[in-house]
Order: sequence, then structure tokens, then C-alpha cells
Amino acid sequence: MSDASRRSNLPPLALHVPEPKFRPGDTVDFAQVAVPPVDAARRPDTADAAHGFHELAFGLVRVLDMDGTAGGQWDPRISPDLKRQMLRNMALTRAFDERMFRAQRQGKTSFYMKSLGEEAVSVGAAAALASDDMVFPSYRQQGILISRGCPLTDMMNQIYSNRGDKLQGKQLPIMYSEKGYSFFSISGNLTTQYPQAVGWAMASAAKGDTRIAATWCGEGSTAEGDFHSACTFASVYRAPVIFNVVNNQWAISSFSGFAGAEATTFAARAIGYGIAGIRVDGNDVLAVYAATLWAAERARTNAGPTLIEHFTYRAEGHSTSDDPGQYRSEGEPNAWPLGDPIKRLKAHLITIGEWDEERHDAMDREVAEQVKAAQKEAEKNGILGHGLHQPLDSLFDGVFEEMPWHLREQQAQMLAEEEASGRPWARK
Ligand SMILES: Cc1ncc(C[n+]2csc(CCOP(=O)(O)OP(=O)(O)O)c2C)c(N)n1
Ligand SMILES: [Mg+2]
Repeated sequence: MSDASRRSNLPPLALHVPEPKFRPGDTVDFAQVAVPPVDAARRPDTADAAHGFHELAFGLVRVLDMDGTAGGQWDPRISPDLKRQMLRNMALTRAFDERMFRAQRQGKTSFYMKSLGEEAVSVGAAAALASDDMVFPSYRQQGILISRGCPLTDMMNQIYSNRGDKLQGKQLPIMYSEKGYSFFSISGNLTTQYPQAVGWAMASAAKGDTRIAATWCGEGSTAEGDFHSACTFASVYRAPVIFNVVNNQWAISSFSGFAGAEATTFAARAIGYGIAGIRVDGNDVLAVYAATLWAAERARTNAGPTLIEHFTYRAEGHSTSDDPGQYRSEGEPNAWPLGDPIKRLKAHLITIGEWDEERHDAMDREVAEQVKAAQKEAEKNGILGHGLHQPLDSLFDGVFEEMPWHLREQQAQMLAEEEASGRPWARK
């Protein structure tokens, strides 16, 4: 740029480039993260107008104190049985993740994504929604499928892309699609599920149905245009939908500041759209449950959509293809001030006399066994690298109801080339 255009009486313009607070080797101090007490947040009526949610969008709805006591207006006062069920679903999700992560390292699948530290986000929501409410998750809400009782072997078959994979190996591992569990196909293209959830919710309302939709995306994904068009449609038509933003602080190696976290909260995005925005302690499963139940009632009574920000922390790498040691301090996961969701619910259940260490250890052993048994079953259907698990000509199936001529032509050409090559694949 030439100096001629620059006015000497004005400072040169400059951009702000966000920089995370801690890099590898840095000592972590999260003292600046505000953790308000459990009684700080008010619980409005589910029919209240969206413009009254300012303090909820900037505050933090919490039910569980760090010492395990529950309280405040948002305490859902649910039975110990339901609390134990959520504890188990979180433990099962963690055990599943652990085992599938290891399976990837053993070369049994090409890819896996854990939800370590974020289990409350999906398990708490699944417990609050009706089992036939339609969910449009991102790739880190396996806890919903597990809570809804999807057989672990089915999930593993998909991860292994084996003979038992209902998707015939056509989706990346973990991109499940489970119609029977009202679980929409996971897409790798970030945030596409947001407008799809709104469209589904609008259709549900247009048909006079009673089912609502819920969708999830990461905080990084809110930078996608789809997030914003979904919010506009949902607000204009008061679509019966719940938007969840899982703010786990990281989008692969980009920190939340690159999606706008330095300037405002993600729940506050709702304000500009006239949507109720609530920021929730995402490591407090009772708070997630309570906020989801609130938002579900709002949607079900035609009072409008809700955007819930789940303030949490991605305790592991983004996926098996990532190495967080390259870009963030190793001290972060342990320093996270909102702790671990399983430990927090466990402490609460012990505090109220409904749980103990022995039962917890027994539960951990049981879920580990359950996962191990499911894995054994799934591996009977094959693992990565052990040949072709689907007939080669099925490669072209399942995209169009009727295969168009150009695909039929390509399919025939492929099979002819395979036959000519003498490879065994062509003969099924
Ligand atoms: C449209 C699109 N852009 C980029 C990517 C590559 N990508 C995959 S995951 C990811 C990070 C997403 O971070 P966030 O939304 O915070 O979700 P998280 O992984 O933390 O749950 C990126 C950039 C993609 N899959 N799709
Ligand atoms: Mg993220």
C-alpha cells in the first residue's frame, strides 16, 4: 500500500488477530473464567418473550455445586433413579469411546472421535427429550444414541464399515444414521444439520404433529452461514426447535476466539435473532437436563426456539487424527474449572446418600464388559483391512431411488475392469 493514501494525523489501521491464552508449555490459570453460584440464575417462564433473556445469555445456569450439592431455581428435582441412569449413560459413553479409540490405534478402523469431558451435553439432553423427538447432532453426540438404547454393536459395525454396517461403508466412521432412534445422519460438512433441523421442525408444525427437533453444533461451527440462516428461519416461524452450541473451547486447533468468543458469548448470538438464549454449565448434567426440558416445553407449546450454549471443555484431541500437544497446553484439561461431568454427578449422588464407591466401581466394570462384549460381536462382521465387506457393485446403491443411466454405465465399466484385472473383488 502506498504511503500517499495514509493520513499522517491518523493511526494506521490494524486488525485484531485472536490468540489463545495458553500454548504448549504454558502454565494454565483459568481464574478469569467466571463460575457463578448455583442460585445466581433465574428460571423464567417458558412462554416469556425472548428479549428478557439477556442475563441468562451471559450468565451460567448451574445446578450442581463443585462439592456435589444441588440447588437453585433450575434444580430439576428428579428421582435418584433418573440421576443414576444418566450417570450410567455417561459412563457407558466414556467406556465406548475409550474402546473405539483403542480400536483405531489397533488399525481396526480408520477414524474415531471421543466426547471425553462432554458426555453430560448429550446424555442430559437425551434424558430430557422425548425418545421420538428428532435429533440432528454433530459428530460428538454419540451419548444420545447410547442413551436411546441403540445397540452398541450396530454403532461399532458402522465404525468398522463391516458386513453388519447398515450404511454399507458409505459414511465415514462415527457418522451414524439411525432412523429408528430418531437420529438424523451425521454430516461431516459442519452445521448443515442446523437448517435441516429447522426445516424438519417447521414440517412437524405444518403437519400439526407434536414432535420437536433438536440440533447440536460446536462453537467453531457457529461461524458457518448455515448457523445464521437457521436462526433466522426458526425465529421468524417460531419453529419448534432447540439449538445447542457445544462450546468446548476448541475447533481442532483453533480456539473459540476465532468464532467470536472474545467479544461475546455463544448464547448471546440468540439475542439478535429474537430467540431465547441460555448459557449452561455443560459439565453439570442436571443443568443440561433442566435447560433442555425448559426449551422442550417452550418448543412444544409453540412459544418459540431456544439456543442453549453448553460451556464445556474438549478434554481429548479433536479426533484420532489430531495431536493437541502441538497447539495447546497439556495443563488445560485438568485445570478446567467446571471439572468432570461424571465425577460431579457421582459426588452428588454420594452426597445425597444414593450412591457409593463400591457401586460406582461395579458400574464401571459392568459398562466396560458391556462394551467389550459388543465389540466381540461387531468384529465377527469384519474390521478394516480384512477384505471387502460389501459387494463391490453395491458401491453405487442407495444414492438415487432409481439409478440413473450414467451411474449404471460407470458401475458396468468398474465391474468389467475388475473382472479383467483378475482381482477377486469382482466375483462376489
Ligand atoms: C464446512 C466445513 N468446514 C470445515 C471442516 C473441517 N472441520 C471439521 S471439524 C472442524 C472443527 C469444528 O469445531 P467445533 O465446531 O468447535 O466442533 P468440535 O469439534 O469442537 O466439537 C473443522 C474445521 C468441515 N468438516 N466442514
Ligand atoms: Mg469446539
